[in-house]
Amino acid sequence: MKLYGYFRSGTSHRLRIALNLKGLSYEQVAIDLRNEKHLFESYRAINPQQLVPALDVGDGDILTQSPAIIEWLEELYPQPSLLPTNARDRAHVRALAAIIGCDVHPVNNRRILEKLRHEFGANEDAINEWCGTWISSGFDAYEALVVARTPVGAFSFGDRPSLADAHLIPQIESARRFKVDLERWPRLLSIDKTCSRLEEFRRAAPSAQPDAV
Ligand SMILES: N[C@@H](CCC(=O)N[C@@H](CS)C(=O)NCC(=O)O)C(=O)O
Repeated sequence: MKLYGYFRSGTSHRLRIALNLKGLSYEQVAIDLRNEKHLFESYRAINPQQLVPALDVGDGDILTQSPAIIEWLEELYPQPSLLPTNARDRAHVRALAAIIGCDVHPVNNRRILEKLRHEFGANEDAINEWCGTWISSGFDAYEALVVARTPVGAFSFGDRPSLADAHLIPQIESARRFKVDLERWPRLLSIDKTCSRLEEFRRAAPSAQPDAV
């Protein structure tokens, strides 16, 4: 498999975590967002949406949208599972992932921030304020749900890493970049600490990628 991604992209990061947790190997092709390589025609041919990640599954077919790719991985490689066995628990885990994937990450995406900077005159303080607002409201809900459903535990749900952790950890990384004070969410910090000790998460970290500079 060939993963088109970018070291600092949260959605590429979440997909690397999922691939690593599944024990799958993959080649990486760096699409440098800083140089807008994703907006080149050559990349449009890979993903018409011109976003990373995209996954070439090996037979020429290319999958896009990280949640869809991770669900595909889960179906094709069910073990180790990134979802609980019970349907209601699976809904809870998917809801945690959706807080990040649907409600936090999209409004802090590069293209949104570029528009705020260049068309609405936002400076870097304003950008941090913008991102901090949406990250904080998502993290408040995420922390409340984790504490309610897994009162004691090292991960977002239950006692092993799930789809939710694969979404959460990159968002924490991004929150640090936007100077969000994470002390407000002790449970999320503790999940981050647990995950940072796992090889699968360490290998997925932005700083561990070949294109990290
Ligand atoms: N919903 C998509 C979002 C993908 C996405 O927004 N990727 C970002 C990087 S994290 C990107 O390519 N941004 C380019 C831009 O905003 O210009 C997914 O989960 O795959």
